Amino acid sequence: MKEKLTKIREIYIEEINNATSSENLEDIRVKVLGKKGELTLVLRDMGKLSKEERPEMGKLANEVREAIEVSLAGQKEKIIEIEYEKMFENEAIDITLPGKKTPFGSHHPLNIVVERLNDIFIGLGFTVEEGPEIEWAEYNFDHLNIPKEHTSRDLQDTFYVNDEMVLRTQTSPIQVRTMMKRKPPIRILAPGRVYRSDEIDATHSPVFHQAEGLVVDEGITMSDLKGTLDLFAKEMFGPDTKTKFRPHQFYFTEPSAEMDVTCFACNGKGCRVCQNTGWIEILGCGMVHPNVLEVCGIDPKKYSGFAFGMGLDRIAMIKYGISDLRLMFENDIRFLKQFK
Ligand code: 2NM
Repeated sequence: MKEKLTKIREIYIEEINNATSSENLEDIRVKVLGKKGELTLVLRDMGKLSKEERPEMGKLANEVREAIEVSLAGQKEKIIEIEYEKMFENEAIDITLPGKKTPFGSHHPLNIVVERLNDIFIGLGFTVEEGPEIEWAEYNFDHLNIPKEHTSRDLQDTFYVNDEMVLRTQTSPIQVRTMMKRKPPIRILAPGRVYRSDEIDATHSPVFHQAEGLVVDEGITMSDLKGTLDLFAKEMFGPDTKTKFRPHQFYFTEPSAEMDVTCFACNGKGCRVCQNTGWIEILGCGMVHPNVLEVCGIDPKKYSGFAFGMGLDRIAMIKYGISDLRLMFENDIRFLKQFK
């Protein structure tokens, strides 16, 4: 039995020292110390020994078990270290590699124009107002002093939702709503999407964008209108921009005018952008008609106001040299990427 025990010690310690993985080591442990392990079986036979032999063999058996347990623990530590190293090697990340770039989007030219416009008028003390795109025909036409028989009300020009409601053809109903619920002083800008039953071509679309402005207070005159819009033009198109007002006709304003600005591309000398006139038509404007003030609950004897409206798609096209309106709605990434 003595030889058997020393043999077990010799063989297993060597085997343990050669083990290279945790599984390998566990297999060896089971083989020697497990329920049916070689050492366990020898210990089980101790009962068969004589009383004299038993203490000596018992001592030796304990020594062998201890020696095997110590080498198992020692080898286990070594293996863990080796396995960690292998894992670190396999999972190593090269932090010097260049990262994956996220492509940035860009702003739609129309939104650039709206943002700029909002900034300019907020700077002048205006607030930016919104309203529904499906609107009462009454607010879209009647309250704006547009005659009952006017052609703009025709089914051919306006999208009717039913007898009483339309897709708004301008953002002025926002101004009507504001005047009806608020007392002067009023200073608002109303940008938004509007609808007219137009055929699509390079300069027309049934969906387009407008911004209208409105100022109502005591003592507002045409010079307030001209001063405000001249300042707006210089902010929007550059400090050297000059403005010119030509008489015009709108139902909701009297007197009415259209404003031209000197061409920002040629400074008024004449070029392709301004079709050699030196001027670019930008907006319509005028003093709010007393009928409009009255129907919106504002006393025209006490208050006066000016209003203006402009097409934002057209301004974006002029500003960025876009030749076809359809490009604005097609969402072609190659087109959109150009506007940073
Ligand atoms: C324009 C031109 C001139 C306008 C008038 C009003 C309101 F509601 F106050 F009467 N809002 N917007 C107006 C005036 C709009 O667009 C070319």
